[in-house]
Amino acid sequence: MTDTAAERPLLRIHSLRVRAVSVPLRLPLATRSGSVATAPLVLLDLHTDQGVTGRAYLFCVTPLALKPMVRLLDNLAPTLQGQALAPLALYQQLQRQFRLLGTEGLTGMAIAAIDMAAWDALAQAQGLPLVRLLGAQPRPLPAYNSNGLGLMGLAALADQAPRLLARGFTAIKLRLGHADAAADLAAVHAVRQVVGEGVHLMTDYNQGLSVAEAGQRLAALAGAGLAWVEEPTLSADTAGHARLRQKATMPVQLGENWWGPLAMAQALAAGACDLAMPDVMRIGGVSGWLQAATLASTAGMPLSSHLFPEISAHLLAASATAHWLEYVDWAEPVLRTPLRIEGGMAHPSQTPGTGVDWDEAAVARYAAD
Ligand code: SMN
Ligand code: MG
Repeated sequence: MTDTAAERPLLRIHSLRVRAVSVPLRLPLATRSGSVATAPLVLLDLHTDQGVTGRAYLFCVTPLALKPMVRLLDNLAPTLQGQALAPLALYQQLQRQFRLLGTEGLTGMAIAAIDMAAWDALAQAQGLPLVRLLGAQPRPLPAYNSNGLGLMGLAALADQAPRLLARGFTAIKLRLGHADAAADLAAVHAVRQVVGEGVHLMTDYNQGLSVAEAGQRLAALAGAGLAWVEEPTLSADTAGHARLRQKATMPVQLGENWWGPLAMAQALAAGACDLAMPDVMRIGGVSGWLQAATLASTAGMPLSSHLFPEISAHLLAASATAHWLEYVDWAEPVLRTPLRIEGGMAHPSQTPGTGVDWDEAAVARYAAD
């Protein structure tokens, strides 16, 4: 049988199936800017007219956003029906479609969901894992265990930290922003004491400090051997971050709140950070990530991922300046196949697509409607 590109049918979008689930976190997480006890996820199935189904999930942060997110995607479906499965073209079309309203927040998340599911479907149709469709070679990525280590007491930190090193992890992330700098330093020491000097220790303020307060805290943390300090102040305050970075003795990490590649370009132009960690959902799905990876590459900036470890493994493997993959297990209870972690490394799935597929019994169990 011949199989030329001309004879292969063009896939078209047939319909969307959108569902909400609320998945309890195995290790609930308190941050300086709010707590997460359950993962409110929207699951998208993008059905094509050829039987291939692309899948993606969104992390809505708060359950309050679940129903509006489902509704927005459902409302979009009629405008997508019959469209060619061409992810970059779809991405551009959706950007135009929402120009008057804007593409941050729920609209940006909707675009990213469709984009990720469309790339998944295209990779499946080509019989390739996403990393290969992108022209890259599958490879293991250094991963840090970002589960747990929220704002909590010293005894709880000392108890949790060593358990996060199972499966060969050599890197973990501690959330900071306790009552004062001394309490932050005590948390760092409590973790360091139980994990040893050899473990990479990332830290995260979740945008919770003023620039002045952040300046003092970062000074107090000098010499603590931190791998990075994340979002010490408001992510959008690129000038503030640039000032902090000039005095900081550890790398400043930013990116999870960049809504689209332009926000990243502006942060880089302002000299706001040493390291970049876009979130595949907020940066614009796979299509947005590819632009972000180019920005990082031209700036020579190490690029890490934020949440969404399953698809991010494919994307980091295709990124020239790949640094750390953020591993969280938050979506795992509803996934058929968890991301493979071995020796502290994340392994991109080897089946066609992104490897994201639902455990339907679990989806029914955690349904949130
Ligand atoms: C984080 C992300 C999402 C929810 C809570 C905390 C954190 C991280 O900023 O980078 O993992
Ligand atoms: Mg963070």
